[in-house]
Amino acid sequence: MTTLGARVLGGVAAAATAVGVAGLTAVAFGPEADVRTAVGSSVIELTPGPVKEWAIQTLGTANKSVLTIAVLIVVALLAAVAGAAERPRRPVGSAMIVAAAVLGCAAVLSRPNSTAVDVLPTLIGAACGVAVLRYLTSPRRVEPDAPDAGRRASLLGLGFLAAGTVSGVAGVVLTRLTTAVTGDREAFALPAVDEPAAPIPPSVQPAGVQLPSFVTSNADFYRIDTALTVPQLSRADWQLRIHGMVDREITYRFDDLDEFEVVEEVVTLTCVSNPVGGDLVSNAVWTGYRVRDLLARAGVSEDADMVLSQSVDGWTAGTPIDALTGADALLAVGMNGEPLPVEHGYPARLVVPGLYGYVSATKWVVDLEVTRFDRAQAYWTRLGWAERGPIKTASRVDVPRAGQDVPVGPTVFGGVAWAQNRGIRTVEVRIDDGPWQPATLGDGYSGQTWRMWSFDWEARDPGLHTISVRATDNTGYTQTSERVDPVPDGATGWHTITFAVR
Ligand SMILES: Nc1nc2c(c(=O)[nH]1)N[C@H]1C(S)=C(S)[C@@H](COP(=O)(O)O)O[C@H]1N2
Ligand SMILES: [Mo]
Repeated sequence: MTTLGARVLGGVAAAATAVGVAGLTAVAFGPEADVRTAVGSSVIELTPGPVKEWAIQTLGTANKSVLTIAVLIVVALLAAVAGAAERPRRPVGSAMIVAAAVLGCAAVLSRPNSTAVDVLPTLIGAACGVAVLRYLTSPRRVEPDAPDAGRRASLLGLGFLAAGTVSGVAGVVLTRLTTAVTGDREAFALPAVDEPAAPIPPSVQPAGVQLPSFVTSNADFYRIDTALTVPQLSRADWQLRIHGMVDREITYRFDDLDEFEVVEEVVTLTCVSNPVGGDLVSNAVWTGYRVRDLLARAGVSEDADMVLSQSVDGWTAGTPIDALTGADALLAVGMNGEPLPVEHGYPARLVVPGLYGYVSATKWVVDLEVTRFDRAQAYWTRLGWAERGPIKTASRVDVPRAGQDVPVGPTVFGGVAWAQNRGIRTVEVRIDDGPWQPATLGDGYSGQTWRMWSFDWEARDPGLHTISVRATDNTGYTQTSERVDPVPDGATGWHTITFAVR
């Protein structure tokens, strides 16, 4: 009879071996065969919409690391239970590993580009896991009479645990090395721009206050997507298929794009999940091709009112066709003068001014299905988000930060406001319960971009104060005070910051 401690260690070591061997073997099969990614992605998919929403809002870009750690902890706990339950004649723990493997295979098979052979690494890993568990918990292993038997068993368990972990890490590293498109991206020279964006005057940026840069650097640009591992799609492997309600189906290869005019546009992207005052909004100079030109060759049916765009990893967005046949929707290949960063959609993504990302900004885009809103549903729409996602007029205070100390005397506050496609007309600021006062606007660049504002203020009364902001767009609409959550079509309400004068 083995001790409980030895069995628990055996369970965890067996799980590490199973996952490690599966991960390492998957390198030979390609990214679709990685059961870890498949399970993580399935967890993301099966997580109820409101929980996903909560994770995006509270954890932001860190939500995937948190998920990974959570999954690891759950697996370790289950493995401990499996080990504790394992008996030579009653292999409950082994059965748990087999059950986990079945779920893992199902997860692998549910991935968009997987095939039947992709379950092999999972099966091989599970077989190794069961073997290790049987071995470590067999009574012959631990002879209770031998004085150092317990110690030998623990060392053996720790050895398998370490070997499994090392294999797992090696699998991750090797997968990165063998699939990364970093080199492909570095070798890509952006096409020469036929229609450049108007120069951005320095006057877009208010003086005297530290605000976000009008153009967000690629490193600082917010990132939101459901991809647990960033899809690695080379230009050679990239294709864009246009089909559905079209006169003729077309598949473009990356080189085919050379036939189209290259345009540059400055567009502010915004996430529908952005809470009031949140930072899921960024602005970049995009280089690419007009979606309109790409669609024209296929000949779009008059009856179509939506394009369902799909990424290589199966995510979808439903965009009103009018937004894509307008002049400014882009198939972007460049971001701030560089190829798209891999996490922002390399080699090609959609950028559609005026619409939240979830209905328009498909990264790693490979498929455009011309269809109708009453025939097709996109990823987030299926989860209860609005079918249409025009960006709401919004504004944010960046200075002061919440809780910041403001010294008595003259000071400059500031922030940003956006109402893509309409443009910002005025921004007003209110201190405490005072009157709304106009802020000073940085120069407007275009309706598709955010606008910076600043506000000169004399700090006199020490103590706590608040600053609120509201914007009016060029249609004359002023932001409502009514606080609404991001679900289902974007947050509303004024952003208010509490600060202290000292
Ligand atoms: N393939 C793919 N594209 C996607 C998403 C996604 O989950 N998968 N998320 C969308 C959402 S919700 C937003 S807000 C934008 C964010 O783009 P960014 O990460 O480049 O800022 O990408 C969109 N494109
Ligand atoms: Mo989003």
